[in-house]
Amino acid sequence: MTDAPIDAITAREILDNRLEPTLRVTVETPAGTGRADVPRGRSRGAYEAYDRRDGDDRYRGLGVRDAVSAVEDRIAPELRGRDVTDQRDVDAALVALDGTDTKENLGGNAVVGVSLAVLRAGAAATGLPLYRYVGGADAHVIPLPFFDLIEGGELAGGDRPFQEHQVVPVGADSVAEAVRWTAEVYYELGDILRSEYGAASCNVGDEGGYTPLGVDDPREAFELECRAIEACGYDGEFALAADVAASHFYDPETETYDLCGEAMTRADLVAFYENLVDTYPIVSLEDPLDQADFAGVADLTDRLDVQIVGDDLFATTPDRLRTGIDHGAGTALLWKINQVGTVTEATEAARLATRNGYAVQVSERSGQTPDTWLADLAVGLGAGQIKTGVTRGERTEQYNRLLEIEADLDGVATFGPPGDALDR
Ligand code: 2PG
Ligand code: MG
Repeated sequence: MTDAPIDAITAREILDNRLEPTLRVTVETPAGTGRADVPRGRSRGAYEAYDRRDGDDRYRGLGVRDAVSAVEDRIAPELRGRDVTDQRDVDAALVALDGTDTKENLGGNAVVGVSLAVLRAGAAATGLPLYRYVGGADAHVIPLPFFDLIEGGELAGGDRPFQEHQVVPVGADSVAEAVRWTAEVYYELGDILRSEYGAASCNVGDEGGYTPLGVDDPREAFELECRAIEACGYDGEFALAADVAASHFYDPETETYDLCGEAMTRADLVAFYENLVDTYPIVSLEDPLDQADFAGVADLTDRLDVQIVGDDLFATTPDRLRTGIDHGAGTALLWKINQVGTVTEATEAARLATRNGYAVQVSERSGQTPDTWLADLAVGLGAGQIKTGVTRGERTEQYNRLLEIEADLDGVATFGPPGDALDR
């Protein structure tokens, strides 16, 4: 153990990639300081931790001054003196101080900022890089990235129902190779879009993927990605995947999904997926059905031989994941720490997933900053999969950090998910 008691915790309002306010939290100890920026989703699920916003005139209500006060006036006095290397103790104190399931009292954004800054301070106090502080001496798995080359849903303008049409460089041997191959495919796809759909189709969405005009059918988006992959000579080296984010085009009144102008029942949508995975080299589908539909996702998991990822479905919450496991719903957990609030709870969800044969995919939020704790945590957890968008500094910094870690682990790193997570 180190002797690194918390001296001070401060927070400030900063801006994320959307020019929207978020928190930057700093934790000081005599042995080292930790700082972390808080991410924020746009296509948020219904079961996520509460995102505390001021709701006044500033920034159209999005200010986080109340969350800053929660950190400085309520959390800091409670945590002062606790050792930053005792993450479980600190997080338990945060959970107890808040006292609600969804962090409604303090605000999930205040809580996650403190939890992450404490983790960073722990790494600083022990003199370890964050990925090694989290993963220990054995940390060596560099995650395979899922690149969101064509965006839709809540993260792009237009009528594309699927939120992310991803390419996955499954044939790459390292993140360096994965990033280079994907960059080449990205340039190629840009050329195709520019010449066939007009230059405006190369505008990017919140995660830096293209937002081509008039490409509303997911099959057309996958077709375009396949063409770019082939044109680069990478056939067979890439698979495809999607974050469908189906809750966002589901109407609970009529119990139908609005897909490409058609009101589809669950059975129609399942048939659509069966056809999709027969036609394209798809290895993974995230949130293919509504976030409350455990039975439907369980049925789909039986029918489709691809990874089924729960994002809004599980909300990185051990209880919801437990329900999913009991139903046999899904085969992978999307891991977003701010959905639940603390490092400890999120780690518990990851452990529960792994123990039950579920894969873990570490994930960005559509709102974030260039802070790279995400890349380090992906390696520290040994998750083997990450999604963190494509272009824009707050995404490319995650890749830059993974490249750096891979170079640090020269000779001992392994790349991608353990075993046959993507083959099932
Ligand atoms: C998702 C995410 C991140 P958001 O649905 O998986 O890609 O979007 O952060 O807006 O919830
Ligand atoms: Mg999602």
